[in-house]
Amino acid sequence: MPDFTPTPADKFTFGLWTVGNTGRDPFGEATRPALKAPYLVERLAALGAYGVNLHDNDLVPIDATAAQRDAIVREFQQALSDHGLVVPMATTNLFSDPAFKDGAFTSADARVRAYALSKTMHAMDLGAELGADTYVLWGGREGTEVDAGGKLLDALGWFRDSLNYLAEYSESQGYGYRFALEPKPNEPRADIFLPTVGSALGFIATLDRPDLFGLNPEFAHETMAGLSFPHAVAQAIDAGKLFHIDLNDQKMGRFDQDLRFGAENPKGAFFLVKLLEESGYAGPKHFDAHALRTEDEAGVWAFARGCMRTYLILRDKVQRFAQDPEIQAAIAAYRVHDTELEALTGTFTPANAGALKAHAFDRAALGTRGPGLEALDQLTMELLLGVR
Ligand code: XLS
Ligand code: MG
Ligand code: MG
Repeated sequence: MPDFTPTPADKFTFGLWTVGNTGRDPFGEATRPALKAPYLVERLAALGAYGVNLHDNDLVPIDATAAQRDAIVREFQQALSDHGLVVPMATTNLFSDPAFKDGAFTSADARVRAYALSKTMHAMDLGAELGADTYVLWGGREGTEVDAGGKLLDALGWFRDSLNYLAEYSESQGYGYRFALEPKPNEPRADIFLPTVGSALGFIATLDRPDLFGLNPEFAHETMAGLSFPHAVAQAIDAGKLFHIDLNDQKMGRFDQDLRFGAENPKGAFFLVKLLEESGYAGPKHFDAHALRTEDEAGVWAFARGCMRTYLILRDKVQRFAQDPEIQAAIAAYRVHDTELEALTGTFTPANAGALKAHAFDRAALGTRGPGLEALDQLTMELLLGVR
């Protein structure tokens, strides 16, 4: 029995804001004290994590002087090197400050849009200084409650201009960032622009440098939209755009919960892990979640350990699934091959199309075949429940 203890080779990362979450919510104050970044680094390293990610203001307060910033960054870098953690991803807080209450890159106020660009360039400098190569853009306030301002098309244009600008900045500085857009349907805005993975993929195609932009999909966000996370991630992988990933869990149709990975939908988590492992995704597995508000600090570390442990348990289940003869036989029976027809459908030629149109199909037989999915799904459940 493997012991499911993570090591840095597993590439698990946490945000400073995740294990640093104090339990504050819209209805209640913090339930646990704030923990300092160097301490979070030390504890994450002890648990076997690979890295830590941050928004600019998770580390450096928004009103810090240049000298204070440098001192904080030095202390943080020392902790990283003492404990062997890296910072693979950085991002900007464009949602907490009241300046961004009606959007950052999509604000109707040109001064706010300019401030958002400036703040992001400073945050990109910070990320580059810490060694990050992925830059996440989650547009938390990029949206509306009221559409009477008439900015829907303008907002998309302003968003596009900002992303093009930031890509040029990254290249001009030699940072070499890969930008990862993080879609979310709502919360904190009623409607957030680019609400789903599909929307973001469509938008990337309109940018000046689409090669520099990909996705940072999040389990909870697609679930809030009522969508399947494995399906969304598959589409990102298929487009060559899975640049990063935010793992957590979420009850469908609820407020943004950021639950421990696998806590709510272990079957969805299993198919997600299967997709990541079998598609060869090599990036960090980032847990963007936090301990329940009920918890003290011990609960925070139980949460962090639980996220990684569940991933490793599911990874083991993925291997068992691939090696289970009954499951593999059911899958083989599900996927019907037909050499003659596959030759005709593989490539369009006038001759293939003519032969296909002339082919006599046994429609009734096609409709009556049982694909065996009930049995296959039950085998999967039994594997997940630990009885096979
Ligand atoms: C909020 C988002 C946020 C991003 C980073 O729901 O998940 O945490 O991942 O800004
Ligand atoms: Mg989220
Ligand atoms: Mg996220």
